[in-house]
Amino acid sequence: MLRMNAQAQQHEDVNYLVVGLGLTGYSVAGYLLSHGYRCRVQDSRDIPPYYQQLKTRFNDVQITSQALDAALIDWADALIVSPGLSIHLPQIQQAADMGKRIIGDIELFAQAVEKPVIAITGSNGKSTVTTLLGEMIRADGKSVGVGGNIGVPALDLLDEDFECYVLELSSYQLETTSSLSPVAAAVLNLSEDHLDRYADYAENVQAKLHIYDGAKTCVSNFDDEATRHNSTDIQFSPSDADADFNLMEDDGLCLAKSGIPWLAVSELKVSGQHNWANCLAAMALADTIDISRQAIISALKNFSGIPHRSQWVADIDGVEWVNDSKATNVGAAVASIEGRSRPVILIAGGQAKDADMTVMRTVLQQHVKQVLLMGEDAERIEQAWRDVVAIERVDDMQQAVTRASQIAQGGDCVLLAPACASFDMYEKFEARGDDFADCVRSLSHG
Ligand code: UMA
Ligand code: ADP
Repeated sequence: MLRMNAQAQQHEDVNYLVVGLGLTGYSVAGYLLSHGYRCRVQDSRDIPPYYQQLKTRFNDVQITSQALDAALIDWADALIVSPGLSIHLPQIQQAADMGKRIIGDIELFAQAVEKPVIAITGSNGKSTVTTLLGEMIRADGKSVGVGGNIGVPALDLLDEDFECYVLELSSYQLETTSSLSPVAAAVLNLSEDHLDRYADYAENVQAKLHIYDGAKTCVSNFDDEATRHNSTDIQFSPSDADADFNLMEDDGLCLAKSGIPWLAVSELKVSGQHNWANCLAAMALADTIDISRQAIISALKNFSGIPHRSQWVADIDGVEWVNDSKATNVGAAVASIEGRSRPVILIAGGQAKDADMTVMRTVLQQHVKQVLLMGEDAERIEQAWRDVVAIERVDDMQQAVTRASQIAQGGDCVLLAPACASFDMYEKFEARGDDFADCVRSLSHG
């Protein structure tokens, strides 16, 4: 059981309604109930994902698996809304209008945490920078809790007393957070995503920029003006020498701070300009919180990336096969394609989340020989790309991989970088990446 603090004691007077019983809702309900706070749970799904686990731990908990109704809202003083649900839903708006507090799990975490927090957001590269920064801190001999949108709910991290916390935060999580005040915060980059949840792109950007609220040091991307907080920012850039953390020539390209080379990029295990940007961002954040240069360099050298992000799968007859299933939006897919040094056969498609797919036309024209397109939004994507690249429609991953193996020639790269979410065909992006890798491996054994 966690020790109680002044903030936590105030929770005793509050009726909490946990809205959504996915990973986050389960974590929130567990946190509240294990502290003895009043809490009820609601989820619109017939069988909410964590129903059984929560009932097993807390037999008495009241779980409503139907639409959020007026009686529940009446009972509640505060709604803790899962990131998978829009706070613009009419019932949630109605609760807000009635004066109910609308918060998320990160706000509860912020109220409870007593150690420094480093927070990371952006359109792409969040999980990579979050993981790498965690490695840098560990390499310096400090204990660190790493979580948030990356898949470990933030409140679960409080079960252990870490020296600091690194959180990956989505725009959805930031919308319901007001008192995090991180010791360092970064917006890595900004490009279109999740337009199915926002009125427009500007609203999505605004949500992300809230990460800087109360931050001691702000880290932004020199090449992406929209990420900027103010003139005191620490800035990184893989292309501009004026940034605090950048790339410089010193007997080969090096990661550098203020004109001093730290590490040759040839010593990194990750490749591509977007990954160099990620390394520079993690360096900037680690340096800001006084992690030693030696620890930073050691972590950079050892870091081989995370699964499903430009992950090498196989080399078969001179053709390289790469899994970037996590390229779930157009910005990520562009970076992914540009990061390859070979001509690309691209496997793409899925749920486009209302994105403008035409922004990929230039990169397709320059680097891609053939697109194999599948999924729910294939027709709309084909319309956007058809006059700049050869496109063939496929039904599933097996067919995509088989066709790619017939088309690809030695020296090519077959890249899964869908520019779309996977939920039309898979439970999650990891399942899509695993399916791709399995199909490729069966080729090499066939
Ligand atoms: N849902 C319902 N009814 C409900 C509640 C949820 O239908 O009553 C649906 C939602 O519409 C959504 C799905 O359930 O499609 C999942 O929502 P959730 O809130 O239950 O999700 P969690 O399992 O709690 O997972 C969330 C994050 N998911 C989202 O933001 C959609 C996870 O990020 C995160 O790892 C986890 O909390 C822990 O913090 C995933 C993600 O896709 C990886 N994030 C987006 C991204 O990275 O692009 C933002
Ligand atoms: P996120 O957590 O923001 O989704 P990840 O680190 O998981 O980011 O990377 C997801 C995908 O985004 C990668 O597979 C790659 O295609 C792309 N990507 C990674 N870093 C960057 C970057 N700095 N700029 C643009 N795209 C990137």
